[in-house]
Amino acid sequence: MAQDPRLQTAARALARSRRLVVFTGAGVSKESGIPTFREAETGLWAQYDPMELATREAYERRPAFVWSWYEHRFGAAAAVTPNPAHTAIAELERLLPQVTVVTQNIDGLHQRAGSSDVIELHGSMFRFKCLSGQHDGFVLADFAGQDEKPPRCPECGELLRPDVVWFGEALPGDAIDRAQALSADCDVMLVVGTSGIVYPAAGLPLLAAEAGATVIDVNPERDALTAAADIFLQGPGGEVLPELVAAVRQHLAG
Ligand code: BV8
Repeated sequence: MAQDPRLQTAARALARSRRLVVFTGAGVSKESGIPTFREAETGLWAQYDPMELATREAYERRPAFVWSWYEHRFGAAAAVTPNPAHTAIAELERLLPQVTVVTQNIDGLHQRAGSSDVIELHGSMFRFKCLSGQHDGFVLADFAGQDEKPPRCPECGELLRPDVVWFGEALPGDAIDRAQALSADCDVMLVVGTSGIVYPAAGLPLLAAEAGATVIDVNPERDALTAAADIFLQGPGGEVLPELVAAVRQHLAG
């Protein structure tokens, strides 16, 4: 891949970028050991479709069951570490004048890898809020003593829920507004590990392309955004991104 002319073209565009947005999906965490949304999970959860579980209706109907799905995912995310894809993305922040990560993921791995400007479009599995919507900002430690699952809001006794965006729910206004503004203004967008199916997030690379940005898509297989990209680098992020960042460093060194 390193000698691939497409990788060199992508590296040149990145080296010249003044306002870079890195847009990521579940695929960027795959090599950390977190299954993507589209892949069938293993074990107990293999029979369930995340689309069916990540909804308010599912939670209201079966709170303990959906809570245990999130507990399973918390455990998985807490047990893993950022992979070379996350690390390479964090490295870009040290090489280039302006880098913002816009992620669909809720696992916090970009921040753990060192990225300092991360927009979490779909929330975070490590933050909790009250099902009433009145109280938020809770963390797991706030209800460690509670045996009841799901735990209850310390403020009003209503069920707590993960502070994530479920299907059918609006994204946090400040997050999507800033992400859309940055996507319309960036000169390069690096897209990593997304099937490009979930909206409004998947509209961001289209916004960048329409605004004239160079869009680079990194994925082991073609995805719904590949056609809109200027450059498609086929391969896993954990392999492609370290090579891409090494080539960016070479271009910057002149
Ligand atoms: C909204 C948080 C409106 C939760 C997630 C009917 C009713 C309502 C809405 C809709 C509807 N029909 C359609 C919609 C819109 C809907 C939507 O887009 N649905 C899709 C399925 C068609 N969107 C919504 O509902 C959004 N809200 O529209 O609200 C509204 C407006 C105003 C007021 C009220 C309402 C909310 C969407 C957010 C849902 N929450 N996550 C949780 O995680 O538990 S989305 C979920 O999917 C994850 O965040 C995940 O990241 C995301 C997208 O998936 P990807 O990240 O792309 O992951 P995926 O598995 O799909 O793909 C992985 C890719 O990686 C693959 O391409 C693979 O090839 C690649 N890969 C594999 N290995 C690697 C790799 N890449 C690199 N390296 C590797 N090693």
